[in-house]
Amino acid sequence: MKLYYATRTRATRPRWALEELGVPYELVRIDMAARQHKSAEYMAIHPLGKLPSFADDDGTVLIESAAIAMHVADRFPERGLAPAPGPADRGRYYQWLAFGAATLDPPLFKVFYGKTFRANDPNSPLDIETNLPLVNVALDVLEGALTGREFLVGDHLTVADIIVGASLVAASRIDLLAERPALRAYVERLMARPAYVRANAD
Ligand SMILES: N[C@@H](CCC(=O)N[C@@H](CS)C(=O)NCC(=O)O)C(=O)O
Repeated sequence: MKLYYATRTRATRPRWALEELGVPYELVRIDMAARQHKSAEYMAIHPLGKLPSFADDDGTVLIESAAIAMHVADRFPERGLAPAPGPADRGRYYQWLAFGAATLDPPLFKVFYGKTFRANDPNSPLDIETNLPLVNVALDVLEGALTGREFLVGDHLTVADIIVGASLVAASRIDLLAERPALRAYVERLMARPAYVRANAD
């Protein structure tokens, strides 16, 4: 399995899943500073020229960090990173994955970029005023869901925690968790996991 990767991007999400699974994989490092992600060679793999992308042993190519993480979890079902299809937990797993990718991430990353490295870029107006209320509503839903719970689904970590958790790490970096103690504790627990630390190493 090959993961096309650059540090401090969403490629750390499927890398985290692979590290939790403890299976062998190859990191193919893409130099974003050199615009390698926009090369014709890389865009033949990822048509949007983004990271991550993934090539499985059988040649299957995938894009989208959440899809790659879900796919590798399903390849090794005995490791328990995805609930078995059918019972309610699988439905809740889909729910939080969709919530992370569709409800939380789009407004969160507009706010994140607006407050961080694109803060002073006049060519990149990122509407914090419109997006922040959407982020706050999504964070309140998650604060409720994680109050009194260690993980989003069941009693151990799943890919839902990886996808939602990675976004919450970004939210914590722009100080959006100050008034949300359950989310702060959840992020601290996730960041202390050895697989998270390995996935976020350079
Ligand atoms: N929804 C996609 C987002 C991919 C994405 O936007 N990746 C960023 C890095 S975190 C990227 O490659 N940006 C470079 C660009 O858009 O040119 C995913 O989760 O994989």
